[in-house]
Amino acid sequence: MVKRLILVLGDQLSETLSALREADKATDLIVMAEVLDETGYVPHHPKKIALVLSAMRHFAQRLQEDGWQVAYTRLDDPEASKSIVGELMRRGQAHDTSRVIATRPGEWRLIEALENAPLSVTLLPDDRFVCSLDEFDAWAEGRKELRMEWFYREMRRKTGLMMEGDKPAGGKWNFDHDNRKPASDDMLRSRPMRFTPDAVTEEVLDLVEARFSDNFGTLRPFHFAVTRADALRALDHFARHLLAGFGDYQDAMLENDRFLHHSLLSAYLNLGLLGPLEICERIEAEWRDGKVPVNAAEGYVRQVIGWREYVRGIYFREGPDYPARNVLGHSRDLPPMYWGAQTDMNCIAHAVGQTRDEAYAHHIQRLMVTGNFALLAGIDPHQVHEWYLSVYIDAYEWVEAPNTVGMSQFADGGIIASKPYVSSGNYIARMSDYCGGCAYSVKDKTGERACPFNLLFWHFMDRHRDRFAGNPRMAQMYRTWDRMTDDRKAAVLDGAERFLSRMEAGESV
Ligand code: FAD
Ligand code: DLZ
Ligand code: SF4
Repeated sequence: MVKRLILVLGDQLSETLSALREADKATDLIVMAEVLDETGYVPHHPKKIALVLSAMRHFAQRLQEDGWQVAYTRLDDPEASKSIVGELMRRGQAHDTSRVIATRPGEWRLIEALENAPLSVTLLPDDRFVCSLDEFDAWAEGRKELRMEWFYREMRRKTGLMMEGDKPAGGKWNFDHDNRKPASDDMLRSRPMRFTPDAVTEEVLDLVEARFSDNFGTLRPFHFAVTRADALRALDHFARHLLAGFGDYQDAMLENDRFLHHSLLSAYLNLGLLGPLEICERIEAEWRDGKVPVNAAEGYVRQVIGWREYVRGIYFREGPDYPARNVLGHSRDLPPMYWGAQTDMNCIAHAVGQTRDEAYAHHIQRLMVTGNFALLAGIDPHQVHEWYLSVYIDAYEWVEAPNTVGMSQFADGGIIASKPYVSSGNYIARMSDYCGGCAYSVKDKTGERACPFNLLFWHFMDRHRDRFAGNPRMAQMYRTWDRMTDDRKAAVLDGAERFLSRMEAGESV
C-alpha cells in the first residue's frame, strides 16, 4: 500500500532533494510527470524541452534501479491529465492517498497550484542552495539597498570559498576590474564538452520534433548532458580546459565563437544535476593547485554563490507580482527580430541566431545586446521576460525573472541594478567583433547609417531624465548630453524616433 506521493519536478533532479530525503522507499510512491502545462506555459525552445524530458526519464530510471517505486507519466500517455496537480490527483486516486510531499517549486505559479490543490501537500524547503530563503531575508531586512556585492561577501565568509583565513584570496573580494578584455579568434581554444544522444534522448527528440516544431529554436543537433555523470564530465572539462580564461574574457563576444570561456553549466545546475558548492569547490581547487589565476576562480565563484543565490533571494522576497513590474512604463511590442526575423543589426542577428541554434547566449549577449536593445527601445518588460523564459536552456522563473525584469530591464525600479544597464554601440564595438560586419556604422552618431544603439541611448536618457538625472552614476552622461548643441540633440532624437516608428510599423530595421 502507498502511504504518500513524493513529487519530483523536472528541475528537481537531485538525489539529495529534500522531498526524497523525507521519503520512505518501502511505502512511498515517487510521482514524475511530463505534462502539457509545463511544456507549454511559454513556447520553450525545443532543446530546452528535450533536455528537461530526457533528464527526467534518466533520473526516473536511476531511482527505479535504486529501489524506488516511480509512477512516471510520459507526455504522450493517453491517460495523462495536463497538469502536475492533475497527475498527483490521478495517482492519489489510484493508490487511495491524498498525502503529497514536495520540495518547494522554483516558480510562484506552481507553488500556488500545489498550495490550492485538493490534496494534503507538505512543501519542504529547497535546500539545494548555499543560502536559505530565511537567511536571505535576515540579510536583507532593514537594508536600504540590497547590493549583490555585500551579499556575496557574506557567502564567501559562510562557505570559506576563495578565502585565506578571514581575508579574501588575492587580497580583493572582487576582480571584476580585470575581467573586461576583448577576445580574438583563437583556433586552439577548447570547446565545451558535447554528448552524443543515447536511445532515451533520441526517443525524446522524436517526441519533441513531432509536438513542438512550431516553437522558436533548432532541436538538432542536441549535445547536452542529461545525467549527473555526464554533467560532472562537463564540469571537469570546463575546469581543466576553459576556466583559466573565464575571468579575462567573461564579457567578450565573437561572431565565430559562441561559447568562449563560458562553462555552459547553468542548465545542469538549474535542473539539479549539479550542486553549487561542488562546482565552486572544484573551481577553487584549480586555483589552489596553481592551475588558474585568482581572477578566473573568483569571477566564477562570484557568479554562482553571489549572483545566482542573490537573484533567487530577490525573486522569492519580492513575491508573485515581480515578473509583472514595469516602473519605466515601457509598452512597445517585442519586435519580430527576436524571433529570428531579418535585422540589419549584426549584434542582434548574431545573439538571436545563436540563441535559435543553441538555446544559449552568454551573460553579456543577454544583458548588453538583446537586453540593452529592449530597454533602450522601450519594449514591454513582460514580453521581454517571456522571451528570455522561453528561449534559454537554463530558464526557470526564479532565476530568469530577476535577471530580466530587474537587472536587464530596470522594471523593478532598481532593486537589483543601481543604474540601468544601457550603453551606446561603443560598448558592443569594444567587447565584440560584431560591428565590423554591420550595415550600420557604430562611429556614426546621427544620420541614416548611425548605429541604432547610439540613437536610442540618448533617447532613453532624455525620456527618463526625471528618474535618472539625480543618480550620481549617471550624472556624467547627462553632462555629456547637456553639452551637445540643440541641433545635434534634435538630430539624435529625430533619428531615434524614425527608427522606432519603422520598427513599430513592422519594417525590418
Ligand atoms: P558562465 O558564464 O559560465 O557562469 C557560471 C555560472 O554562474 C552559470 O552557470 C550560472 O549558474 C551562474 N550565473 C552567472 N551569472 C548569473 C546571474 N546573473 N544569475 C544567476 N546565475 C548566474 N541564468 C540562468 O541560469 N537562467 C536564466 O534564465 C537566466 N536568464 C538571464 C536573463 C538575462 C536578461 C540575463 C542578463 C542573464 C540571465 N541569466 C540566467 C544569467 C546568465 O546569463 C547565465 O547564468 C549564464 O549565461 C549561463 O551560461 P554559463 O553556464 O555558460 O555561465
Ligand atoms: C521546464 C519544464 C518542462 C518543459 N516540462 C516539465 C514537465 O513536463 N514536467 C515537470 O515536472 N517539469 C517540467 N519543467 C520544469 C518546470 O516547469 C519547473 O519545475 C517549474 O517551472 C518550477 O521551476
Ligand atoms: Fe550592433 Fe551598432 Fe555594432 Fe551594428 S554597429 S553591430 S547595431 S552595435
